[in-house]
Amino acid sequence: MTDIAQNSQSKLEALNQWVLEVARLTRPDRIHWCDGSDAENEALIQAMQADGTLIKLNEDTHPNSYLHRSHPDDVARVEHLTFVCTTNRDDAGPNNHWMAPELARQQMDSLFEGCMEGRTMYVVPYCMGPIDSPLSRCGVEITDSAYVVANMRIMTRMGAPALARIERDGSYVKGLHSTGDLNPDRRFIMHFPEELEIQSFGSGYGGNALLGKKCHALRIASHQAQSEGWLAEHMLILGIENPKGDKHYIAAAFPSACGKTNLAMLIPPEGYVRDGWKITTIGDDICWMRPGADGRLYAINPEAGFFGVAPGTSEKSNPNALASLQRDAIFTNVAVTDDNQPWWEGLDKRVPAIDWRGNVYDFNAGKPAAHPNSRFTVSAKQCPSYSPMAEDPQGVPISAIVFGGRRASLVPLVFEARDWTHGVLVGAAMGSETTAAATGAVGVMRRDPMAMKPFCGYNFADYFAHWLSFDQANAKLPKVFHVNWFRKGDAGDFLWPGFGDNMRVLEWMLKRVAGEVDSQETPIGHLPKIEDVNLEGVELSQEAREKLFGYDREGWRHEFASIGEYLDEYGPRMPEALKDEQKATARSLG
Ligand code: OXD
Ligand code: MN
Repeated sequence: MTDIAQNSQSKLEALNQWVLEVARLTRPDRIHWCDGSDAENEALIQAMQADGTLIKLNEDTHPNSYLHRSHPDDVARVEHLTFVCTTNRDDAGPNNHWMAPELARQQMDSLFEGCMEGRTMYVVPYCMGPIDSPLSRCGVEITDSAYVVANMRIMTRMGAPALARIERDGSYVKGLHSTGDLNPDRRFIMHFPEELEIQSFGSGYGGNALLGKKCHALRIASHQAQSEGWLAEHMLILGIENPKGDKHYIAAAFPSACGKTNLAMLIPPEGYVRDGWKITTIGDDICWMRPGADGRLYAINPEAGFFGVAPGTSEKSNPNALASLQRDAIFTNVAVTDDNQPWWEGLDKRVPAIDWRGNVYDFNAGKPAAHPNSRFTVSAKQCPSYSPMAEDPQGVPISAIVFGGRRASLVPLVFEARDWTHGVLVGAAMGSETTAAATGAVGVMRRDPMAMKPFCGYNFADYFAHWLSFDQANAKLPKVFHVNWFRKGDAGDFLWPGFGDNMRVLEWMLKRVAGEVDSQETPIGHLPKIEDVNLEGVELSQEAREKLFGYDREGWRHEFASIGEYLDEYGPRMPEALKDEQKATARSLG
């Protein structure tokens, strides 16, 4: 405990006290304060190779890259075991599992008691966002997992600079994590937003264990943002530059594993590249936004890395991601080829040798070789499209906000909200089919407002009211759009090519932002006139044209009845303005 003594006289006294308290409860053999240095990382990687936590991948093809195989019962977020522990149950809302803070603390104390015996306790100071940004916020994660430390080092600004900022600010989110015995029956992810605290036990999986990510940057931050007048959102941020050199930034919310990473790193179709269009990446998962002095919303990506879904990532779907993964990456639960390269379904035609559990892969068994939620962790700076603006302390001004879900039927390719209130309704009404990013059934349609169902740290009714409150007299708010890349035809095939071709939809949005084209006005919003979307080189069947660019009044009538019922589930806290907007649309649908 000698390192602690060094800090004990400093302004970090309260932090030291908390670390000692946690050590008394969890009884680690050693305490290590992480400085984030290369030497520290190398030592951790070596130790993890020695104890089997990491397996070195092919050094020639993937230098300094490692594979981690998790416990097979610990492969995704656990929404049913994730709680928001506010004093009043209604503040957490029907969108969250709730537990009384005292009960939750008692329960967690008994799990944490002695859980680090024989282990090292790592103290990980981190900053979410550029170290010198007024929009950034810090945290300290205490963990007994070296894998978590190595991932936090990639995903956040971790170590000495973060500790220095904590010393300056004096405030930080306290996160306590232990993998425990990885028993799913002794697994809980608890949030105490009123005390800016997180406690996570029994899982080493990213979304449950890298506390800077979902727990801090979304659940705790959304709560904090509500009282401080900003927004913490499950959104990618991309930059788009047209041939004239005009730059715009777009923030887009999609549920987990619905293509945020692919869209954030999009490479435009050939014709666009030739004409001088360019996409740059600010972030692929989380966006913190606040109004600037000019009334526009300014956004930062609080993360420093990508924790992306591996399956489906290929030269076709996301060449920038593949280029990022050529070195210095951690892969979790992917398969490996016979020459020890990482492999996953959709990457290429090779047949892997070993599956994600470490067994010889049996092609004929018909099971995926990589886990469907297998992941890569890599520094954002390795991405060829990464924008230096991601490091700008002021953030980037947002011209358009995009909501989108995975909807096989009904929802057209793109439409624009009439105004901000309608845009909030469009976000609130979002639905999507569930994916492997969380445990539970896959492919079930559920409401996932603003893609925040698993991540909003307070009552959705209050969250929608908070969104509505940005519509001030001096505000210059972004336009709001909804997209659906996943519409299927009667034969069950996807109707839109997606990936790079999504550029065509982004271009239409920018034309709308610039007031260059008009639209078809419908009760659900403004749909593009098909001739205003550049479809050169895209072959669309008649069915695709009708379904992607048309709207089915009868189907939307049912949808709006269901949206009305959904809003009513929140009772009297649901803002009247949102209910009125829903009713007005329902009426105009007849
Ligand atoms: C993620 C998720 O890991 O949303 O980003 O599950
Ligand atoms: Mn996510």
